[in-house]
Amino acid sequence: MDNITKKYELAKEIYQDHGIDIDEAIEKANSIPISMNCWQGDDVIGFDGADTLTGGIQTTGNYPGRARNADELKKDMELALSLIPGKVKVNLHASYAEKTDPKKDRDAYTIEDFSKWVEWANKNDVGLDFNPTFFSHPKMDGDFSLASFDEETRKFWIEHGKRCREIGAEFAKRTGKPCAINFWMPDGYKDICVDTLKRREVMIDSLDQIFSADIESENVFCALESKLFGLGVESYTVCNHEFALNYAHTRDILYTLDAGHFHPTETISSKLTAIMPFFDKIMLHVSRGVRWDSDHIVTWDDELQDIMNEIIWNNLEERVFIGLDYFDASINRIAAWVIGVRNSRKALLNACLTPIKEMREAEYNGNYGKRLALYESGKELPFGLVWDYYCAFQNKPLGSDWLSDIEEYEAEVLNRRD
Ligand code: RNT
Ligand code: ZN
Repeated sequence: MDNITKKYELAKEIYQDHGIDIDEAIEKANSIPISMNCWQGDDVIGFDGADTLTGGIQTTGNYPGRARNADELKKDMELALSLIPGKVKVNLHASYAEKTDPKKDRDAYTIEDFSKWVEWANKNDVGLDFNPTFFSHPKMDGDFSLASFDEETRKFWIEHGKRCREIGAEFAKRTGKPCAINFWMPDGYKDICVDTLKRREVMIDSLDQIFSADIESENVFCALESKLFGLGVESYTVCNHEFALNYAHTRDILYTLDAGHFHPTETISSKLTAIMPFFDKIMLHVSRGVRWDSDHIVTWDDELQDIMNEIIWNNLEERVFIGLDYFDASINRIAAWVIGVRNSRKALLNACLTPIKEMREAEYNGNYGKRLALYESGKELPFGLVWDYYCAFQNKPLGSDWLSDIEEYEAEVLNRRD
């Protein structure tokens, strides 16, 4: 601990010279919730009947230890949570229902099918976010759900959307924490198609039925996520960026920007403040696109840092729901969680430690050379010392010391799963 305190004192002095109070930065970065996606733990399959993932997304890899039921997933997440500093929420999908009646389908889920999740969340002091699951289900009409031309199918998915709003409202009530409900559906075509407008009109009608239903909504924030394309849905996506942004804006819901859902040279960090003036709140799916995949584990790369910089530098932390969205079955799944969430927290803390006052002053004075010089020299500041101190005082492992806990759990628990 002596060593840590020494590092802290040194860092405090260095940052102070740049007008940065590291205690304030730590407090701020520590209190911003990051929503950890439960679906990393079981390869997005869920526990309500599916045995494969379908609907435009795919998990690759077959590392041993996939959680096969809710109890295993909870245990795995508990270990991950014990290794991650800062305020964390857990993001659930409807497909993680612990059904009270095995015959119940997604159009009939109630809070009772999630009451054990709520209990677990409260025990672990985490808030819950939620997602309707419009994929991996026999009622999908190919890749279509809410934009299906089959009325019975469409009705099923509309009812599912409404049920999820009801469940999210109960999450908020029973955890006492806000619940963001993200709507993403894969609807689209693999190849050249004709009725592109009609599909969108149908989607609008479905979404309107879901969002206009009179459902308790205190502390609940519904969001619509856009996507450029999916696997097997390469040519046309009903709910693309322009569609989702306009829909969300005109219906007064939130818009979700996923970092992997745009053309490869587009970044969500550059879109954030173009959207914020028109929205009270927004949701992010922090992810990492790599070639065709939009869901690699979040690393501490330039885009992650830029996203967090945009949030912090523009004081948007109260208006942005930060959710993570990635899934990788090729490495230990708990390590995947810990790496992604710790990286996100790191980037948040680093954003809080930027000599932004000086940079802003240079910018206002038109001194862009100074602005760039400060930006670059800011990278030399001893961030690692502050991160170590923060982790130590949160009683969390430093560096990659958390790996040993995971290795032990892997040997004792994960390797015993089929
Ligand atoms: C898919 C979307 C969506 C899902 C999760 C599981 O491309 O990003 O958010 O990844 O809901
Ligand atoms: Zn997403």
